[in-house]
Amino acid sequence: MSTLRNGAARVSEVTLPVLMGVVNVTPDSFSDGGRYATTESAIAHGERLLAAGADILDVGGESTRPGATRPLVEEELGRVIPVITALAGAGATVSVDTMRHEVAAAALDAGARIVNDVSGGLADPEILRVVAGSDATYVAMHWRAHADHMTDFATYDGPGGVVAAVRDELAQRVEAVLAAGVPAERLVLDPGLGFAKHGGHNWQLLAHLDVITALGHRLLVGASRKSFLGTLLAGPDGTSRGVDDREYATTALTVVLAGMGVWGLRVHDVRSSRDALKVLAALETAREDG
Ligand code: PMM
Repeated sequence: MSTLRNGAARVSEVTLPVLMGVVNVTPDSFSDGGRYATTESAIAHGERLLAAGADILDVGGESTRPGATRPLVEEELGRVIPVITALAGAGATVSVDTMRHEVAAAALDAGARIVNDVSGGLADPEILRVVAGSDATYVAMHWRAHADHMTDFATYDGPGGVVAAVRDELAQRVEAVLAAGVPAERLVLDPGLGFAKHGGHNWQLLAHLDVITALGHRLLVGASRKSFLGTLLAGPDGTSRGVDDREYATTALTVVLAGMGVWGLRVHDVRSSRDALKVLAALETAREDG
């Protein structure tokens, strides 16, 4: 097994995805809100994720859970910049999960190499100029509205439903990103599971991911611990499975999505996904050896 320039591991003809470990420096994220809200706890968490096999650490200071209100720019900067400075300074490949150009610019100055923008440049188009003026990779996710009212936009009634809508809306984002001067090889697309999407929409997107792949860009997918998995695993009384109890389902999706050739997976528990990818790598090596 060799390591490619983008950090992905190539095994024979199969390229396994990179693992992006989540470091949410927020008091209110759905999956881990408040656990790593201090600089020290966030840095320690990032170090644990690296030890567990993360290729990238995704540091974010704004919760995007449905209904969340936005922090001030100063608050967001105060949350992420010290964490990025420490983790990038220690040699980690860091991405910043932000929709704001001020935060993206400061994060790149602090050593981040990827800008993960869940709005794909819609929340703050100026962010594209910041990325274009750097050598950073840009993740453009499918997004329709801020978290406080995104569920109002979870309607996909056109021909082809959610899959065609996400494809077409991402294609428009690609045009805007390229027009701003970010080269195609620095662009990664993300279908945005759970963002203005109900459970069934997420499953449709996962089942037809090839339609999004056909846009011709690398894909990142964030399914980890999301509520559509809680719904899938609901108890007999219909109660959604708790956020901490969705790890096996997340790992199952890691295996499936690796088989679909995605470039990256954004996960909270890096160890379980890394173990799963090691299984795939061992199988591929054994096949190669005959
Ligand atoms: N999901 C969340 C936050 N950031 N970024 C990308 N690129 N893709 C995602 O699916 C995504 C994201 C929300 O999850 P969290 O609250 O656990 O971070």
